[in-house]
Amino acid sequence: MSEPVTAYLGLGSNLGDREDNLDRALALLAAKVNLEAVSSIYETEPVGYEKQPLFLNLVCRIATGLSPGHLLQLAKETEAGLGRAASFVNAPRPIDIDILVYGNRIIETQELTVPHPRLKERAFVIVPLAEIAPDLVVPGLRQRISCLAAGVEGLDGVRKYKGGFDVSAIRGRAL
Ligand code: PH2
Ligand code: MG
Ligand code: MG
Repeated sequence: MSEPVTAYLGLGSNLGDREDNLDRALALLAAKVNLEAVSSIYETEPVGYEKQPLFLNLVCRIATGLSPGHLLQLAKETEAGLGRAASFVNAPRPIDIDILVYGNRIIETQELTVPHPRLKERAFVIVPLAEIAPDLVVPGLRQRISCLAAGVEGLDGVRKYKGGFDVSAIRGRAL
């Protein structure tokens, strides 16, 4: 492990007990990385494949010495631990964990594209991200997140569902 890097993850759930899925995913992540901040939960309309249930989405900030590849592995393991099976693109899922940003790195490998390629147009990512990182300038994008948030206002039927998680409680449970 090397110097900790600040990264942002996007979590989404639209199957089963969505809130519990987010909560359990955060606890599993917090056992392996330093969970620093979690946005409110937003209820959002499905983007892409539309005939599926509404999502709950949130964004969190972590600090980790894990490489991007190992962080992706952790995300996949956590998804599998919550019962996500391989399916079609944009299919309903108990949990999806995407690496949105990894420090100032721009990564384009077969497995991983970071920053997330559709981050900018996705209100279900930008709105929660603006809550915990308004001043962040994502590598490759020129505007601050708060600015991008103004541009996606009203898209994806994003509405606040519930106030933020108690980060210290989640970390406590992860031990
Ligand atoms: N994730 C997708 C596709 N569409 N729509 C919403 N509202 N929230 C998501 O997390 C989401 C989506 C692919 O991962
Ligand atoms: Mg996704
Ligand atoms: Mg994903």
